[in-house]
Amino acid sequence: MGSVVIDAAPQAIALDPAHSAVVMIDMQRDFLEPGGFGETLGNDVSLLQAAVPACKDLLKLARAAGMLVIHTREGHRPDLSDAPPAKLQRGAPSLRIGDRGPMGRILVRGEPGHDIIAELYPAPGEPVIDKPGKGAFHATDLYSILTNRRIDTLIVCGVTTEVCVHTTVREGNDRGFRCIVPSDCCASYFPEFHQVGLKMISAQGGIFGWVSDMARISAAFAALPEALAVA
Ligand code: C5J
Repeated sequence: MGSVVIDAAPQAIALDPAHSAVVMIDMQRDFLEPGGFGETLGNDVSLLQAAVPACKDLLKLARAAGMLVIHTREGHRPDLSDAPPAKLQRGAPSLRIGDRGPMGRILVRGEPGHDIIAELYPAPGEPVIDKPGKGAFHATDLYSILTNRRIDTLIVCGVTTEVCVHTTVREGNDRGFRCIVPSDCCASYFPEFHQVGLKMISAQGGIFGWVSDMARISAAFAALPEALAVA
């Protein structure tokens, strides 16, 4: 398809859709819906809904452009053998990881709460990475999947901005990927952390990556002859 030039901070970045991937982080019921992991930690989960419309647009654009789309889910084996005691025992949540809640066992693979929300459900064939940690590269085969496909640029989005999105961007950056974060495709339970998290990515000449938004990404793709404007 050729090069798409996306306006971003700290400067515009050109990507080739054939060598780029969308990495949609943890858009799971456990984080976005009442009764899941996010709410057990005392958060207002409705705040994360802010990212859903732009994520839908991004999925539509990426699929139309033939880009690789990867989804991640944070969660653990039913026997919790991959969950560090330091994570299981952390804080004073209303329910702990593995406890039974209204959407099944909290943050456990295969439970209803662990699944991706209906609006952003993976299309057939799109890889879904089950990760035990915050970063999508830790203890997963994400790096192999990306390098086998010769991917060099990631559009990283999802929730939450300063936790799993940030950790994944940092991991990806250290592994040599160019990471672009669309601001409106991410959200946090803490709006101020969202804002500062984005600034941290693009500061110092793009120390971790680039920050853009769906309007600018859509405009960049629409500028191509193959025009892929998001409706
Ligand atoms: C958190 C995540 N916040 N997906 N996970 O625990 O950001």
